[in-house]
Amino acid sequence: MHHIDVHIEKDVYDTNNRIADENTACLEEGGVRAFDLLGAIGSGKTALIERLAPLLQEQGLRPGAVAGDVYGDDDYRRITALGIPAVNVNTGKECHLDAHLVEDAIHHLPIDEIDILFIENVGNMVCPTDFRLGAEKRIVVVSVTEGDDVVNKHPMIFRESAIGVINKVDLAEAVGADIGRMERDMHRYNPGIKVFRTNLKTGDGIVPLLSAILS
Ligand SMILES: Nc1nc2c(ncn2[C@@H]2O[C@H](COP(=O)(O)OP(=O)(O)OP(=O)(O)O)[C@@H](O)[C@H]2O)c(=O)[nH]1
Ligand SMILES: [Mg+2]
Ligand SMILES: [Zn+2]
Repeated sequence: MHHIDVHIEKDVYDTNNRIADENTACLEEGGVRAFDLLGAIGSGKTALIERLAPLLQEQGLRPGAVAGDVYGDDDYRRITALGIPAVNVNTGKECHLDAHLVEDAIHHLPIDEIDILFIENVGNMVCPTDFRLGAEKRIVVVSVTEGDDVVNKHPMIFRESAIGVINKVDLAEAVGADIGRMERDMHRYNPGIKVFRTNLKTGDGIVPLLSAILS
């Protein structure tokens, strides 16, 4: 019976990939560049949107966001407080966004008022990796408080991401985290990944990170 499960799983991913490709086409047609924000719970994904939005606006670019959470509208409220368009997506029992949820979200957004779209996934370092959403790049955010072995434990998400952010560097000493180890682990899993260290409380490190996102 085992092979049947494998086929069902493949079908789920094939369908998801097809919709992700449609999302890519739809975003391109609308002149929107989209970026996935993935990473651990509480690592700083929403804080990153809060920091990037005003910088983008200074450059004449109009940000927008999809706020993915299991439940509630905490992130959605923080994002709309920035005065930018956003859609709240609650996944309920699911622990990741999929391309269909993002397709719905895109249809609820004023696409012609957005240049840069951030798609914040549910805080989870495992299954979001398997569900492409149609964005141009994946950005994975971890923080030192997850432990400096957090990268080593999650190879796939780093292999699939173009940019790795190590956040909360201000807390590294307090929690005894070796940031160098985290950075080395990211490069070991993905030699091409661009790694940035940030303190999103103060905004330290955000400017080079934004350049890499837009490059
Ligand atoms: N000290 C410190 N705190 C930070 C930093 N970045 C974010 N925080 C705090 O960490 C907490 C979580 O940040 P969020 O931006 O909500 O994290 P998230 O990844 O969006 O969380 P979920 O969406 O729940 O997975 C908040 O209380 C932030 O104020 C940082 O660089 N240093
Ligand atoms: Mg968040
Ligand atoms: Zn999941």
